Amino acid sequence: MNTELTQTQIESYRNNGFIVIDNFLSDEELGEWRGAVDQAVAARGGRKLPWQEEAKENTSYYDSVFIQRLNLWKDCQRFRKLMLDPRIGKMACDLEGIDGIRIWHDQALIKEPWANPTSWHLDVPYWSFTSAHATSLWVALDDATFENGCLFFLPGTHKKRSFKNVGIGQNMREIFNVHPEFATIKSVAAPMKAGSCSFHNGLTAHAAHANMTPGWRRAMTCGFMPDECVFNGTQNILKKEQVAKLKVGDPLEDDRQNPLIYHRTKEHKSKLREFAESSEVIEAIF
Ligand SMILES: O=C(O)CCC(=O)C(=O)O
Ligand SMILES: [Fe+2]
Repeated sequence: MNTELTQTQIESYRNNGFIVIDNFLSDEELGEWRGAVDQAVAARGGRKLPWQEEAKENTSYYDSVFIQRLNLWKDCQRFRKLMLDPRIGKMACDLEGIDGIRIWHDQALIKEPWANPTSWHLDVPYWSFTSAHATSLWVALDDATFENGCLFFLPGTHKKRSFKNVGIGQNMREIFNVHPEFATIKSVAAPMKAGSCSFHNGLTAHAAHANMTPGWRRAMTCGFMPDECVFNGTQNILKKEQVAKLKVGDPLEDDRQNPLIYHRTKEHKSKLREFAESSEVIEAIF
């Protein structure tokens, strides 16, 4: 795994709000990521989250944007070993200039043949904490091309530090109703070879093309939350019962929900080892 970042890459990320890293995974590692994600997604069936019921029908516009399966680290031990890798956490910390990082949620985002585009949006406004230093990893498991739905970014939009949720609706232009100042920014496409990856700041506007091919565009992604973030009142992927136990301002520090995968000073390896050895579904304590 190519986890070394140069100062130039870090500066580019901080300036633009995203960075593409070619050849992140070796061919062998890519094989393991593909195998683990395919296995985890197949085992999940129609459930988006480990604790959810099977979805009944897939007829909405959003269901045709991608197959979305979240928090595979919780119920697939094979995939957990890949996702809870401190080297990935260190990359996120180095890019954001922070001391520690937790998983908010991972998600497989699989554009099926002829899938709808992913409209422009920001990630953090969906999430249950508010931070300008969250970041998302996006690993291409297939070549991501203009034809099958590569990512696009609006460089510099993270500097606006907007926490308004524009959603992922059917209209590409929706974001510009909320942020008219983004509408004149030239977008940057991020086609990637399978095994390459990108990181984008959680407040960088991003989108993806439709899949105009009969093939699949598989991506494995993870949203990371800086350590020491607090609950902001948004449910997002939390269970109702979890939300009921939280007050706005409470720390989000339960490793069974948000594992600390890297910290410059805090001891964190014992928890990761405990999870790696367990073949159980990891359930939050709170
Ligand atoms: O893969 C896509 O189509 C969208 C990805 C995305 O929104 C994300 O990784 O935050
Ligand atoms: Fe996103």
